[in-house]
Amino acid sequence: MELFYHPLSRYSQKVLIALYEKQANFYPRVIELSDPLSRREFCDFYPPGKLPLLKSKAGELIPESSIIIEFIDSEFSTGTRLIPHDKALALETRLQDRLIDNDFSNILFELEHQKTEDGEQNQILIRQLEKDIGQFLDYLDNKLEKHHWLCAESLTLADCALFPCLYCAQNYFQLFSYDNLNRYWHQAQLRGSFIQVKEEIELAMGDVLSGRRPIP
Ligand SMILES: N[C@@H](CCC(=O)N[C@@H](CS)C(=O)NCC(=O)O)C(=O)O
Repeated sequence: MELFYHPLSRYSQKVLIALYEKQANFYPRVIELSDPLSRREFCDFYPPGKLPLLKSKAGELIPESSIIIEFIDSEFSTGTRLIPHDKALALETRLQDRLIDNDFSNILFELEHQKTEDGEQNQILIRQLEKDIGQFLDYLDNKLEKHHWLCAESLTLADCALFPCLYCAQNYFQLFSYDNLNRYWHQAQLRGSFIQVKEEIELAMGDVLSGRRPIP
């Protein structure tokens, strides 16, 4: 199996956490989308040019972080079960995963984009995005009162989606002011799979800051 990804891409981080949870072996293929040559090569191979992308042992190309995780969870019986066996719990896990991608991760992208915009920032839009994310953080805090992890007592696909978002959100929001979310975030940072991903992020960030790697 080969994973085409970038350590600073949030959807790639989501898949990396899942692969480490499953203890699945894979060849890492880091793609620098901000480097025109590397982007062109990757787009020749996979025209949509989106990361992450998994190439299975059989040679199938599997895009979309949630679908990649569904695939590896069914392919590997090792490690953590990421989509629970219980039907109702599996549905709840998939729902939370969708909500995190659509109502948290994608809004965060927009906020990061606005905050790093050169010239005049759109303050009204920034306030609106902060309000939307604030509401989602309240929702998560409420939900985390019930379980150890987001959907259950063991880690699922939804947690793989959530950790990278919280890693980014901590730069803009006071996560420690939410009781349950704060407990969860501490717990996440002690999880081996996430420690590994964080190391990769910090190494890549160091390369960006020192100019050894282009800004993604
Ligand atoms: N829904 C997709 C989102 C993938 C995505 O947007 N990836 C970004 C990086 S985080 C990307 O490849 N962007 C490159 C581009 O759009 O040119 C998933 O879950 O994998």
